[in-house]
Amino acid sequence: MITTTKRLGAVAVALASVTALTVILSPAASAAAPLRDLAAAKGRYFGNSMTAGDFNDSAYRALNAREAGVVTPGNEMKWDATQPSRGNFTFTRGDQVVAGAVAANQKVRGHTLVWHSQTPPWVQNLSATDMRSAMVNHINTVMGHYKGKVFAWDVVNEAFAEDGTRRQSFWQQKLGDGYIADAFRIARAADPTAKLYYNDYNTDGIGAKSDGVYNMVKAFKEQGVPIDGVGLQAHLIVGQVPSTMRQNMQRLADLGVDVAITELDIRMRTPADSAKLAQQARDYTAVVNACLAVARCVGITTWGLSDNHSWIPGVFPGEGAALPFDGNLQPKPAYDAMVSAFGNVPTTTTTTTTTSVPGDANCRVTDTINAWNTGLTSSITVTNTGTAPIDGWSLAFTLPGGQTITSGWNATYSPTSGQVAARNVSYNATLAPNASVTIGFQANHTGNTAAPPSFTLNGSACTTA
Ligand code: G2I
Repeated sequence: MITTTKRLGAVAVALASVTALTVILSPAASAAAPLRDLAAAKGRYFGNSMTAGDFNDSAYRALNAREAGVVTPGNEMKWDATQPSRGNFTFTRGDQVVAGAVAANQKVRGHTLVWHSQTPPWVQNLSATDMRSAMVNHINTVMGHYKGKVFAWDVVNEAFAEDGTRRQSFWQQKLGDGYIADAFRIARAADPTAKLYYNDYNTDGIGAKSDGVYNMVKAFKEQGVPIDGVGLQAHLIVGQVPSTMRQNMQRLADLGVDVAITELDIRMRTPADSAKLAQQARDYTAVVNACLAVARCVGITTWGLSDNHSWIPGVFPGEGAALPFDGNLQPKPAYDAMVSAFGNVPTTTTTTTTTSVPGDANCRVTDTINAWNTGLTSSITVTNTGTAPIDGWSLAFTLPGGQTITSGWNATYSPTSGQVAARNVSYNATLAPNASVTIGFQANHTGNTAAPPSFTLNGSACTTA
């Protein structure tokens, strides 16, 4: 873990060498490289689940943009959300998640097409023939809508019972054993470019249930049923990460499919204490290490990033604290453990710089730079210090040489180096007097991690006053 003392030391160095900057500590900033970059350096992705509502929480949205390279919609692509009544498809909320992901340069995992849960009663009450045609239509329409926007789908979710036999869901009871292979064949035809996954929980280590899944995937490969991957949800408990996780992923990979950890969280009895958090950090390390040890483990998604965005407390009373950030979006030992497991050498400085430009202005800018060896994030807060509302804005600044923007959030950035204009997006176009907007971007650098020397908003210089 990066200690406050170390951060202060680094800041002091920055202060001594760059006299024009006012430097304060930014408690939310972490000196580590984002997990999305660390995972990418290992040929993996790091992802997070986001609901449409999560994008309205700007601090959480920014955290998600910084850390995750892949987003899975928490609920918005499920059957009850996409086809609440027969033939009535609605993609508004799913599209919101896709738009939020695209704005942060993230890819989207689709979740989920055929499941016994969050599927409306009208489906469950159909006759066998009707149910099959509803399944065909649903897969075709939903995958058709998201073609080119979703790189992988959980085609079938949670179809096994704990003893490794098929779950006796309405799908199984009406359509029989063949419905899963059927769903995969329909899905392949609906979007041949998407990776097709079977996804389940309590299948993380070797056991009766994962044996059932393994045998199904083996049979599918022998029979030419189109399956590309297996998702292990990994809803785990502190101190109980299965010791056979790596082995289990490897045996699936050996069948010729990819493996992904799709919904990771590691819960504990609350309240958390330092011993539980330390154990949780070891548990997160074990999961990352298991994935890194299996060449076909393509990525890890956590089911939320922070403990206030988790399904656990609502479903397991008295349990929680399952995610890498706490309820104040501060990194927990589990976050630092993942950073280390993904191979980061935390070498960098975290500084908050406040740029001051003389002259009359109707704006104030605070720019927080968080840099590591080859990259940085910049979080910029712009305040309207004038008396009139600003409707539509463009924040102009010059990036120091060697810095190139690779992704951004809450604004569009163009071009990606040199003299950049950050323009509002639809939901933050208006800035009332005294109102602020926080935008941000991630950039590569070649050594110069300084903030832009000055900013103008719609052509007039901004100050810190
Ligand atoms: O249950 C945890 C996960 C297990 N694997 C499949 C995932 O799809 C599942 O996600 C959760 C969502 O995170 C929850 O947000 O699935 C739950 C339902 O099984 C979701 O909870 C539901 C609530 O139960 C409903 O009351 C609520 O209306 O979310 C709905 C939409 O907010």
